[in-house]
Amino acid sequence: KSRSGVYDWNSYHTLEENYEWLRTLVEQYPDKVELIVAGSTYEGREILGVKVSFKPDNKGVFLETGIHAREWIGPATVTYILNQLLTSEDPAIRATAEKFDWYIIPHANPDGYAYTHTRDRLWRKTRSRSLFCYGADPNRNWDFYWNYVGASSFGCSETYAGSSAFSEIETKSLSDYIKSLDGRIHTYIAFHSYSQILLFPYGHTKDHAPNHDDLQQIGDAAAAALAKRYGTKYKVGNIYEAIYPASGASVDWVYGTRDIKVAFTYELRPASSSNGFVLPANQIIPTGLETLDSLMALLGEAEKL
Ligand code: ING
Ligand code: ZN
Repeated sequence: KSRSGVYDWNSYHTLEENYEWLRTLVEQYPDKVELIVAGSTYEGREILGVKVSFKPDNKGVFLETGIHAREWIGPATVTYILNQLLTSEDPAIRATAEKFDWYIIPHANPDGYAYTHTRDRLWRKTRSRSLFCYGADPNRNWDFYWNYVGASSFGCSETYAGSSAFSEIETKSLSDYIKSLDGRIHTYIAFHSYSQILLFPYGHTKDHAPNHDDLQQIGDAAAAALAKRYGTKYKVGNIYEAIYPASGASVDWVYGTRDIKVAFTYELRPASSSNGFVLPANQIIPTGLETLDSLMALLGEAEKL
């Protein structure tokens, strides 16, 4: 909340503030917004999200963020986009907003996010207990080439894959929720930071995914749309080659096991920095605007598939 007590995008918010805002949306738009509870966390918090739908039988778009606790620009950007889907008067945004069913999870790792507000701003993982340390990397814990590459078996590592695939209640319950939507999700997008890269499967191999060329073309269109507003430059490519080999991520699991053929991960601002996870709050709105531009272009291209 801002000093005037109204929810805004001029500062970063706590988990409670964001959850309270989601609940007010359901009250404000009862026929368009419903709450999603995609399970609960190790420490007993809810994984809360919303489904936004303007009419029945739309194709589904899934937006996931906050899986890494310290990447605060993710939840801020996705709540910004959610607000625009509901309130924008731009005809192009309105048309796209109303053409899809939106499944939005702003905090895939609520315990971690709460911990970054109270104890350690740079915490990445969940808060479950392993032998010597806390937390597994929830973006290495999904059951597709689990712990195969770019992940660690050491509980104290930042990329600890967990004791088994879906060992974390957060990824287990979110994946069960996604499974319950089988056949309804056309496009899945995860938001991380930072590096300004738009990534698509696979992360476990440099071999190209079946529709690699389509995904590259969609990604290029999305990056071009993003650059238009402020000149922000994104690189586009498959995870393995464009950032680093890494397996067990959510986007590879939805692509590899749920037959979702359009799956992307945004690595949001900044491009580089010594403290890139701590993006100044005055960049939330610019990041929201350019990312919304990009998402509109991405969906426009993905629809043609
Ligand atoms: N980057 C992502 C990570 O989980 C990534 C990169 C994206 C890997 C998609 C695999 C799949 O390491 C950050 N900053 O978290
Ligand atoms: Zn991340």
